Amino acid sequence: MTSTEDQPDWKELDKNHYLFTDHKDLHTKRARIITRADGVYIYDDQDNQILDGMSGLWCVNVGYGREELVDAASKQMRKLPYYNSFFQCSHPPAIELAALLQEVSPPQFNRVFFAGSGSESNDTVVRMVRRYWDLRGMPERQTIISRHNAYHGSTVAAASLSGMAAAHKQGGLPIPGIVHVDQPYWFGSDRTLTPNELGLAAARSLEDKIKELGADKVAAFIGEPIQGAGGVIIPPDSYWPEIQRICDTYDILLVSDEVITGFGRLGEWFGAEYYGTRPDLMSFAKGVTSGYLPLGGVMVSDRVADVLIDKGGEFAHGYTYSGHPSTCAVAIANIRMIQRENLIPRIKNDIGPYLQKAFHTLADHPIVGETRMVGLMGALELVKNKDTMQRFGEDQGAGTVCRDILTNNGLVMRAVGDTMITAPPFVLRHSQADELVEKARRCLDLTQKALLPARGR
Ligand code: PXG
Repeated sequence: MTSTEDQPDWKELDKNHYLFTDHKDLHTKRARIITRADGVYIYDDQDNQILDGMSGLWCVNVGYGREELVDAASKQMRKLPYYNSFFQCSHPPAIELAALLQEVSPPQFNRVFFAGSGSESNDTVVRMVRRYWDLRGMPERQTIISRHNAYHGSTVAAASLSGMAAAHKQGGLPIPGIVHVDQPYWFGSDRTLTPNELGLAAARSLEDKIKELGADKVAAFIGEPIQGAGGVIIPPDSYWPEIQRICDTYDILLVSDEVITGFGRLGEWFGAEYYGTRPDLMSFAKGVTSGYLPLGGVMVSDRVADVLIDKGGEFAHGYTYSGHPSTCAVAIANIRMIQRENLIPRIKNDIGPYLQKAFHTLADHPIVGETRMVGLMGALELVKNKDTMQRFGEDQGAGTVCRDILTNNGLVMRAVGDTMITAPPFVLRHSQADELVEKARRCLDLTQKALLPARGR
């Protein structure tokens, strides 16, 4: 171990031992070491203060340093750190959280199945929808329809549900029985249709796929209310009502992946409520604990739960950490905090509109083609030519250039290709929203200078 007197050489140790995603690239450039955080700010090992415009990874919604969550975990850990939910056992934190989730969910949801992450939640979805149709005497209803460029996780089933081409190239994905249809990404289209026309066309690609496969072969459709990791793709208003109509018409289960949109990000408890859909299942993770401890799960509507329960028999599925007492205790404290501090109405009526207005002022920047935001979830599109909306060349890596400039100037935004995205903590103050937008503008100037040096401003 290489170290100075009081501090290990984190970058060297990281390079030698910590394997994650692009190991070679990450460790040639060397990782930025984040050592602490408070409120909406993170700090690196050089003590640089950085405004966290991504809430960690779409999850630290109540902000950092919330002692109440720490206390909830330590209290529970002292009392019963762990117990499982198998073999006719249960325990108060999981039961209390299940009841609380029922309280904050749309009325069709009275039951929850716990998992340890968003990926595990969506693996649960795959097994549960197939089990549901099996129990109803239609075992041939197996296929799950998802969307290109969706993100539903990294385990084998969840990565198959995801529509990420790069992931599918590795390891023979998707697994059988999972197919993909169009996403409602207007800016990414040729823009010959109006947004609402595009939304209808994307929704109808689901209908076409159902007809092609035969409705009697289709179990479910899964979608994120707003695609997150795919680039904050906000669907046109026409999209979700049409998806709902199609699921109703063909009796297809509708699954809303609420891993990012759940627990308030769009100014409603769940994204399905924002868009007025009536899902049969909702997967969740991230915001349920504000990321303080890992927890996921699936809200199960009465339609599905009644079949699973009434038809009986064992659903041969469950995790060691399903309903983990300590994480459940943190989730309870987190949800109570969101309620007590009125954080969701605040997104709808106060900080949401405030940040949106400020964020949209960036639309006049010479390298910005579009800004979009719902609740506290937004994106801007980098373009080389604002008049023609021509993109930067792929070899220019404009998004990564912009992201690095942003981080070096004290703001985290994420780059998805040349789409820059933000999802700040719910506790963001007005002055911090101003700071976010001011820093973003300054960094767009710097990005423009770096990528289009001849043109200047
Ligand atoms: N569904 C959605 C909608 C997600 O955003 C998952 C499922 C999987 O959750 P877990 O807890 O298994 O990671 C996610 C996760 C990114 C990024 O680059 C986003 C996620 C994960 C990793 C990277 O924006 N979202």
